[in-house]
This record gives sequence, C-alpha cells and structure tokens, in this order.
Amino acid sequence: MGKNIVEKVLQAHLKEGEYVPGKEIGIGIDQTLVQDATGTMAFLQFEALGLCEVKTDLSVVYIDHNTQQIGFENSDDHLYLQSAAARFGVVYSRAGNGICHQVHLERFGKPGTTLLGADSHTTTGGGIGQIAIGAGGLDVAVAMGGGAFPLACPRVYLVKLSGRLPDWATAKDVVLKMLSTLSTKGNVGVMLEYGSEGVKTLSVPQRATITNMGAEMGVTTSIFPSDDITRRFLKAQGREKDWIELSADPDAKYDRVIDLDLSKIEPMVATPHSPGNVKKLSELEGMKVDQVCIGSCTNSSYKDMMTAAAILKGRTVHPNVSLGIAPGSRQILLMLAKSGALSDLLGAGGRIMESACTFCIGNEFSPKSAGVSIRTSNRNFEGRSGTKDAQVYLASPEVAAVAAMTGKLADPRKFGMAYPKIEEPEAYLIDDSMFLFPKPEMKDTSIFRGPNIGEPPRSEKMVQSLRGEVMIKLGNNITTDHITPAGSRLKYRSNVPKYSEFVFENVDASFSKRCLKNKKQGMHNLIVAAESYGQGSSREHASMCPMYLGVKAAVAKSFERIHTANLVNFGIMPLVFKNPADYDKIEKGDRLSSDNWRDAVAAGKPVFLKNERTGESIECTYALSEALREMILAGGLLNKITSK
Ligand code: MIC
Ligand code: SF4
Repeated sequence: MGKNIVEKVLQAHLKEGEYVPGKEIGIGIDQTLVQDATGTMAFLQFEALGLCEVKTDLSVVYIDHNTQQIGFENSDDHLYLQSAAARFGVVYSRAGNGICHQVHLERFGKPGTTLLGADSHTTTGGGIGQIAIGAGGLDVAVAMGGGAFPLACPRVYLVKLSGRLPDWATAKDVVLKMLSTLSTKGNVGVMLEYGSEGVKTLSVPQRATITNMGAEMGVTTSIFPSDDITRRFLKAQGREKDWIELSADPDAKYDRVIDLDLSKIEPMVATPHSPGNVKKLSELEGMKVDQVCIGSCTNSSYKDMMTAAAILKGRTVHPNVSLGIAPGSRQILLMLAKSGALSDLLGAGGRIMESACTFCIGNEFSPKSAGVSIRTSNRNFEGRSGTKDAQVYLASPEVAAVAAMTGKLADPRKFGMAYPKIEEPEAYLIDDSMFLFPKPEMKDTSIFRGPNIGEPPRSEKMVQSLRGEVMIKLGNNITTDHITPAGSRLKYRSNVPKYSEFVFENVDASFSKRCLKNKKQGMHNLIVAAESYGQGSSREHASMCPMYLGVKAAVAKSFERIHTANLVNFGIMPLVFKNPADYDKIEKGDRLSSDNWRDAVAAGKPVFLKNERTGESIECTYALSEALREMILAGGLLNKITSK
C-alpha cells in the first residue's frame, strides 16, 4: 500500500515502537532549535542530565524573544547561551539575526528531515518538507543528547488544495480558513499534509505561513511536499544540495480528506481573543483601527514585507494609527534596505522594530487601553499584547498595510490599487556572519552564569496518597499565556522561584501565594479546567512553575498535546474527567483526595478523586503509555533519566 509523506518521514526516523496509529513511537531527531526564552532552561536541563555534547546533525539556539534587555537578566541569559552553545557544539544565532522559525527556514531547514524545537511554531519547517515539531525544552534537551522523541503515531489528514489564490487573498487567509474548519481544539494527535495541484501555486514562504499556524489548531505538525518550488527556494538560499524530492504515493491513505479551493479564498480576520474566531473581512469592514503591527514568524517573508512596502509607498500612515514593522530576519531587512523598500516603509511613517518577536509576545508596542490592533502574527490571546483590554485581530500583511493607511479595517480589493505582484527572488542575500558556528577547540569554553540563572527545579516522586485542594477552577481554552504570562515577565524565565510568582497573574493574582502556603503545610495543590487546557505555546514553565508551587495534578475535560507532555515531564498528573459533567461537581476550595492514586497510576487504572465537600467520588482517566506513567511515578523526566 502507498505511503503518505508523514509516514515516509516518520518511518525513516523510527527508533522505538511500531508504526501503528495511536501507539507510542520514538523518532530520531536530525535538527533541534531553542530560542532564548526557552533555551536557558533547555540548556540547564541538558547540563543536569550530565550531557556534554550534542549528538544531532544540527542544533541551533536563536536569540530572538528577549531582545529588549531592560535590566541585566536577558543579557546574562544570552551570554549563558552563547558560552553553553560553544561548549556543547551548538550554532548560536546572535540577537539581530532574526526570529528562529524564519531564519531556520532560510538557512537550515531540509526536506525529509526531523526538527524538534522548544517553541510551538517550529511547525513552520513543514513548509520546506520537514517533520517539524514543537516541544518543551526538556524534550529538546534530550533530543540534543541523541535521545528519541516520544509521540503518538499520528492520524494524518490530507488538505487537498486546488485552484490558485486570487489577488489580495493570501496564505494567511488560507490558514485562517483552515482554522475556521478545524478550530483550535480537538486535533491532538493529528498531522496535516497539504497536497494536490494547488500546492504548485504556493511558494515555500507561503507554505511556511500555513504550517506556522497549524500550531493554533493544536495539530502536531503540518507538512508540504518537497518539489521544484522547494528546490528553487533552496537554490535561492544557496542550498540546492539540501533538496530532496518528497511526495505522497498516488495510493496513499489518509484518515480524513479536506478539500480547499484556493480560488475561493478571500481576506479573513481572526477576531479577539482566539485565532479560531475567524470571520470574513467583509463582515468587519469599516471598524476603526488604532494600531497595526506587521511581522512575526508567521508573516515576515520577503514577499510579505515587499508587498506591505508597495502598499505604503508614497502614502502616509493614517493620523490615528501607529504602525510597527518587525522584519523577521536580518536577511529580509538587508534586502529591504538594498532594494529601497525600507525607505518606502520609513517614508510612510512605519516604525521599524528589531528583527525579533517584539510586539508578538508583548515585549513592546502594547496597544492603548481597549485599543484595536491589527497584527500579522498568529496569536491574539487576551492580554498577550501587554494591554489587558486590547482587541487584537489577526490578518494578512496586505489587510494590515491597508488598515494602516485608511485607519480602519478595509477590504484591500477596494483600495484602488493593482495587487503588487512580488516574485520570489532568484537569489536571497546570504550573509551568515551573525551565526557563531561551534569549533572543536571551543569544547573547553567556561559557562557564564549570571545571578538570575538558577538550577532547574525537580519534583519529588509521586506520593502514595493525594490530599489536594482545588486552587483554581478555569473554563475552556486556557492558554499557556494565561498560566505563565510572557511580555514583561519573560525576563524571569531562568529564575523559576521568581517567575512562579506570576502564575495565573491575570486570572487570579493570589494563586501563587496561596499555593506556596498550602505547600508549606504539606497539602497538595490542584488545578481544575474545562476543554483544551494548555493551548498555545510550548513553554515548559507553564508546568515547571506550577510544579514548583506544589501542584500535583491538573484535572480537565481535555488537554493540548505539548502541555500534556510538559506536565508529565515535570511530574504533574494530567487527569481527564471520565464524565465531563463531573466538572460541575467541583468548586474552587474543594478538597479532593485519593488514598491510593500512586498504585492506581502504577497499574494504569483510573484514579478516583473523593470530594470531601459532597462525599462524591469522581472518576478520572489519562492516556499515558507505560513509559510516561513511569515518568510521573519518578516525579518527572529529569528524575527518571538521572536515576538510571
Ligand atoms: C509564543 O509564541 O507564545 C512563544 C513565546 O514563542 C512560545 C515559546 C515561549 O513561551 O518561550 C511558543 O510558541 O512556544
Ligand atoms: Fe516569536 Fe511570536 Fe513567533 Fe512566538 S509566535 S516565535 S513570540 S514571533
């Protein structure tokens, strides 16, 4: 029987288990990436595992998230990462070189290989034909040391593309359309494979915009074939030798087929506060706009930036709008400068930010109170922009640029200009001088540690009996930004006790203090949530900090993939209500106990939580393999590995 692309790449990398859908497998990892907000912990854990050199074909650390450097913390972290990269054999991408996903696509992504990244949008690599997966830093540390990455053998959906995008309709609109079909939840264990005739009409950067936002659907990853278009892109990046052809067999099987006619795509917008709240732009025409931000790992390509520049050229930003532009890589920024397009952006009144995550993670450019911001990034979670009551809408660079000029959400098709047709360059500007490549003589580099850098915390072994208190009761779609806010708090990523003070800061600011008090008294803390708990980023701090605060279990109607893995890695039990209606039988402050939960987990049996207030017993399940259960019993991955 024929194979699809996912099967081909995964089977070629199979290290553990049998390739049977739903079964746990371990895959070999060719490349890894971390960034500075997840990287310090990943490297500290790499050290704690006793590892001393990377075993992958390529591992890179990118300085792109914490480039604000207000205070000493970020600069110290960067130096820690630079020295650790030199010592362990990792490529260091210096601040200013660009956003990890954009730069990795340009300079390192290889079709047919596997990439594991400590960032959820690592999936961007699917645009060049990689199986590219986001994971917690600890999983990436293990992969850097040569360990297999565990995952459930996926269900594969084919997205059958036909037709060609009309003018002003973009790759961003394609993925927003996909989000309106698949939503942000219920897709755990799925991989998307794009195929059919329409694929040939999309460039690699357009494909990468689509695979980037697969992360918002909660799919494990998305992948495109590697074809002549991929080859041309690699050639233009001076890397034609990295090309291989990758396509599905004609009789390949899929778990589901989704038909998408590109010629029917029109400008779309994701409305507050979820990338899944998708509407047609035409439904929102005329809405007043206060701010526009163009950039991020979703929409930073040469075409994106050149198109925005063409729309802005010779015009001035609307008086009521502030326009921020963050070209995603130094390569793109240099090309904008050389072509004169940077002058067009500046001439129109665009405020150029660094080639980094900047506005996307709330590090700068927070909108005014209750301000409406149109952004080309991928997440519009409440408060992520740094302004709690801001209304963030996600759209294409085309829609964003027109909004900046008109001061409102306007249909670009009615803007009165011909669509600027930007072709893929024959040759990109290649300048790798902002990478520091490791050399054998660097193995003795001594590692720099600033005062903000602490030891990675560990959990204790799973206790026999649970004596828990429900410290917070949450609703649906709680994101990792709710659990561990980014923005101004990002600088504490290397200092877990400090960062833990801000857990659920914007939901219930007393959470952290109450947890610590209980922990001191020997009580166990519990989190209760509804559907899709842990959406969004790969940040393992959303598990590591609760672990530090004495959280032993999260009980929810459902969990998202990366967060489940991170909970297990840090010894927190992800329990699922057998009967979702039992969610209503628990209140904040309830005491839930289980006399034998360790034995139950060891035996793979359901856990019964007795609610002391009502006397009722609540049955909970979990979908954890034996290996993962062992990890929980040991108190997390670090304990499990180092005890061996
Ligand atoms: C994000 O977009 O939320 C981040 C910041 O890139 C995160 C990683 C992090 O929290 O450091 C992600 O997507 O995984
Ligand atoms: Fe950076 Fe935003 Fe992309 Fe995350 S989503 S990597 S913060 S640009």
